[in-house]
Amino acid sequence: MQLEKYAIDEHNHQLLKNHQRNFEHVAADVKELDTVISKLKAFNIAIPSWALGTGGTRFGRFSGGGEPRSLEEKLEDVGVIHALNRSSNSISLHIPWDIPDNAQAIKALATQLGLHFDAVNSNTFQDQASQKHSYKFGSLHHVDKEVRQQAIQHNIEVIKYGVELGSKALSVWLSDGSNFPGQLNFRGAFQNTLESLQEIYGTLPNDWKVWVEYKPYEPNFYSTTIGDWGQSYLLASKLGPKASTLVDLGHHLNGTNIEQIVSILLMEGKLAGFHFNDSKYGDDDLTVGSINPYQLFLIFNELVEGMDARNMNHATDIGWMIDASHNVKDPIEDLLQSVQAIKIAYAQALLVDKKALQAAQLNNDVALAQEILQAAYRTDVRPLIAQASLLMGGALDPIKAYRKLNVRDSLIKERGVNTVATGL
Ligand SMILES: [Mn+2]
Repeated sequence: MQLEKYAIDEHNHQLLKNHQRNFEHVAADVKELDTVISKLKAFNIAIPSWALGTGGTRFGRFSGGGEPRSLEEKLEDVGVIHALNRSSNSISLHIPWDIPDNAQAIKALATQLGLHFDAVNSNTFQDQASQKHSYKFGSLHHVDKEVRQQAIQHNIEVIKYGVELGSKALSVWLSDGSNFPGQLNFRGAFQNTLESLQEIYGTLPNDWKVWVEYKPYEPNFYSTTIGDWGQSYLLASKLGPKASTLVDLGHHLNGTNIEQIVSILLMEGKLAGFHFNDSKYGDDDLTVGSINPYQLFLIFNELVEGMDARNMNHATDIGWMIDASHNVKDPIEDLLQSVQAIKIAYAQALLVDKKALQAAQLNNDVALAQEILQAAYRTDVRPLIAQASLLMGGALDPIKAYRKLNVRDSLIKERGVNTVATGL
């Protein structure tokens, strides 16, 4: 299904008066308003193909109605999200869950919906029915060369699918690790991983990148071979300039200062991008901004400052992507909320008075530094985001519009109540 623009416009019309009042109120205090709005207009966050259905847990999965049954329908769902928020113009595919049967046709559909293909993700954390060797004891780090070769070939195949669709990056997350002390030789596992990645790296097209994701634990509970940003950074450094570190917000131990990690990776030119989600305990994959929006703001504060220091384009020089799972919400609503939370944090970071902050830092004026940061954080920037969306032809309030236009009901009518999307 595709949303008609006139329906969105009609809905906007009902909200317009209130919006204008709110917008003028916040805009009055924004320096360089035009720059802020144009940056918000340009900012997009990729939607992962596995997040359009209901996520499962170890214990159960409760499907919603009208879930996409095919890659085409997943694209259509991203098209709906993008039509509403004008900030989700790409999809990140997961292979083998979403192998395109006909790359040209899929690409044409994406273009028609105003979408393109973000990073492609490989999967060597599950066994597929057709594969010869099991990944029970790991993939790229495996002690058996034949298992490593199989995993390497899979990644090369994923790059091939990505090339057909116009992707420019391979995203690698490995569950490789050990469950018990003594199970693994850490150096051997790391060395095998490096050599496997080097082989994959060697097949990357010139304009491609490889993003190395880390995670401290789960599914393995004693060690993970790429367990933290240091290990990922070390691999990325040894691999070369096309390799960098991908930060998934849920892949840290409690209390980790993620904004500091981000700042240093960015300084070294090794920050690939993000998998956004939120968490309270572990890799909870909750809606972005639902638990700790202040941390998200602090991350964006480092990003904006660090990217400006390197003259980077905020919208395109880093990979922005959601990696979340929705167990009890409508996935499209959840994704709209996540994109909105990211844009709020980004807009607030744009409002930080950087000159004043720098002066406060140089004077060791700790209280003033906090005041400056929190003045930006406590600004209600939603009308700025709504204004950017409006100017791009999107909805002033994407979730309200989604509900008003009865999108889920239409999807259920079209696809049925008992559909199950491929994915986690
Ligand atoms: Mn991730």
